Amino acid sequence: NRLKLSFMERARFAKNKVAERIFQIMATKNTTLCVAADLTKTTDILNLAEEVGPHICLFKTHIDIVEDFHPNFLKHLQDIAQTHNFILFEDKKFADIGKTVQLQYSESIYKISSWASLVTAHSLTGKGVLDAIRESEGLKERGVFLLAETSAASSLIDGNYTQATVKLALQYTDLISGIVCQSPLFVDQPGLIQLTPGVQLDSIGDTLSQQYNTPEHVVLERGADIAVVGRGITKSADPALAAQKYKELLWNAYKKRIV
Ligand code: 6AU
Repeated sequence: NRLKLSFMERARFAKNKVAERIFQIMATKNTTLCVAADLTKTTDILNLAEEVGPHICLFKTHIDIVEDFHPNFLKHLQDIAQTHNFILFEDKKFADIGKTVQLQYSESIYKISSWASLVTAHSLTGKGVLDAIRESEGLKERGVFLLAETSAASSLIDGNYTQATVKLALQYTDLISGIVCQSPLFVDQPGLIQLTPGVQLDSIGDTLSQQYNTPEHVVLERGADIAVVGRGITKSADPALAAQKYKELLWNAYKKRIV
């Protein structure tokens, strides 16, 4: 049961290289926090990365919301990631046929495959998406988080879709780092990581169907390994302090879970 094992113990079960690295980072930095850097200006994103860097394992971007994108920006972001030992994660949510996904992953001004060790993908169009990511040019070590459930209220995803997504993930364990979901779907797979968004302390949701749970709740009741926190940190007056607080709450919940 993965919920009872430490990240150090789980590292050796990981078949995906990036997942193995994530386990090691979590275990050495004592953090399971992924910050969602949903900001539109490059300087704001870089400042956030510097501020929260010591407290996170993953830095999640939506590169296509950036207004003043420039390839130099990625160089700076990579330097910060290296300094603070966190992984760059582009939340692209690929959902097209394989050939189109391949172009979206490796081409355009963003060249995602050249800098993002991690990306998200929907399972909607099936295995072609994963074949496309696996076969593209880019970083040698890459990982995918597959979306099996969402944090959105009234999502169209049902139990069958969720189960079929987990099944697909298990056929691509060399490529899949983990699954994005809201419940403990794969407790018998210690090598896979559960990533759970929709985490905030001061709010239960927004006006656009986002739903929030607390750090303790997602770790202890819903099986989250890594929690994604966006506005809970980015809208805070002191993002570094907020990140530290989320990190500690998440880590304490994890310690409580594995005893
Ligand atoms: O904490 P928030 O609400 O400010 O930001 C949540 C972040 C956003 C969403 O794109 C993302 O988490 N997200 C995701 C993924 C894959 O990360 C899945 C999901 O079900 N819900 C969700 O909010 O960047």
